[in-house]
Amino acid sequence: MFQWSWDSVAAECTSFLGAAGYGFVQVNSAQEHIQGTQWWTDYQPVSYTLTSKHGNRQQYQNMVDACHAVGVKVIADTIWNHMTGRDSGVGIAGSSFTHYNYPGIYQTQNFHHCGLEPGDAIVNYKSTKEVWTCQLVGLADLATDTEYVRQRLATYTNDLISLGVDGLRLDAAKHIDPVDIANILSRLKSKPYITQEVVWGAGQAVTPALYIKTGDVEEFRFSSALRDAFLTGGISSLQNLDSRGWVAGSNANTFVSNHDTERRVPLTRYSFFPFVASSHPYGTPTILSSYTTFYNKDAGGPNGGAGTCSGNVGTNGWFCQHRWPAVAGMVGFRNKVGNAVLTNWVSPSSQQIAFARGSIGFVAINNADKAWSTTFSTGLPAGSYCNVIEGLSLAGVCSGTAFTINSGGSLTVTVGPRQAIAIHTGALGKGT
Ligand code: LAG
Ligand code: CA
Repeated sequence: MFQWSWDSVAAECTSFLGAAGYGFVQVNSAQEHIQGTQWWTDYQPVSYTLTSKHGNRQQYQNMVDACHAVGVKVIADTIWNHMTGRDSGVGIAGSSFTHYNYPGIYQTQNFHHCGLEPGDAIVNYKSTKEVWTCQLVGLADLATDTEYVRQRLATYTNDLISLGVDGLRLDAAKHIDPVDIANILSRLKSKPYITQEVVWGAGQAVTPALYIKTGDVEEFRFSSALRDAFLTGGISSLQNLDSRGWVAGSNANTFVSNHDTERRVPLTRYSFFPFVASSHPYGTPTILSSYTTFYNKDAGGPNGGAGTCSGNVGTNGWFCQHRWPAVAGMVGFRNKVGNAVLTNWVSPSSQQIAFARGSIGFVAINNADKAWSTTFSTGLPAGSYCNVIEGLSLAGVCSGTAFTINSGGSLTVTVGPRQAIAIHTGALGKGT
């Protein structure tokens, strides 16, 4: 829920996320940051006071409690790698700072000073040491290999855990030695779900595989492969994703876009992509929910940061992708199919695929410009099923098309151009 205020996340947990079956809600970082309405001020910590442009400590606590009350866990974006950029000033909660001096927290000796000119900047991504100990876009790089910094970061994170946080997205994990990450994690009073931001780059020294021992890893190669498949190469290539040299699916956190890639390659409008991300067995998917002014690379959340949706769509400048039927309907699909194997794969052309998940769920995706009329062998029990990506109310009432599977498991259907269908045994059609 990128840039949603704590109050608005709390309300959305209550009114939608819980009933839709979402397991977690991921929110922005909670700590004090530099002033400014741009979204990226979040990524320049000034202190570990839990006051940010998204709300204060009490509001954060209320959000966690509201989400837990409806069975939704909370993932906190967590910044261990760095503090602010070059500027000095006063943070959003009133704390003064300069680049290497955060009074009462860190002084110059608590930072890496890698010694590379100009500005200690990371330049050579073939050097592990440089990626871990020089500065990412000028941000003061914490000496995460030292006792004091490890303990301070653990204290900050334990504070979040004391408020009930269940998971951490480790921002800029790629710029922290995994040995340091393991050490800090060992100091936490719980074992939160961990997803680590390790952007894969061809020929680089620091790879996602280095981080699988400390948690899941954001697998950027999944999102670029998906984009290439849908836009050019063909989706028939997406059958087996475990043999491509990426991290194993059990270690992968997958996504179509995140807040950074959305600003470089906007794909938000393609509802197909999250759909595939949640029907395919590879990885654990995250759905980005963002806002319409993303093309302005700096703009923070609209509507004063208060996220709002109405029905299936966003309002006041928000997209509310998490409510789009093709996204929300697939949450129930994913929860129902669990780890069931991918089976009954068919692909009569490069832009048409269909597959089942065990004998529980079935999807057909037609990314071609003409209709696909055929009889599928679904492996599902006979019955009437709801096309969940077309419409399934939170109360479980099917407003989408109902499809009939006969006693042999076959389904005769027309999937329109650039359309898809998804059915599973947890959502039956009208009249059953
Ligand atoms: C991340 N992952 O590793 C975040 O996903 C990404 O959004 C963060 O960058 C980055 N790491 C640091 O946490 C964002 C913006 C940057 C911004 C930075 C700090 O994408 O553009 O840098 O947050 O606010 C900004 C300016 C830079 C400047 C820097 C320091 O854009 O030009 O050098 O601040 O003053
Ligand atoms: Ca670092």
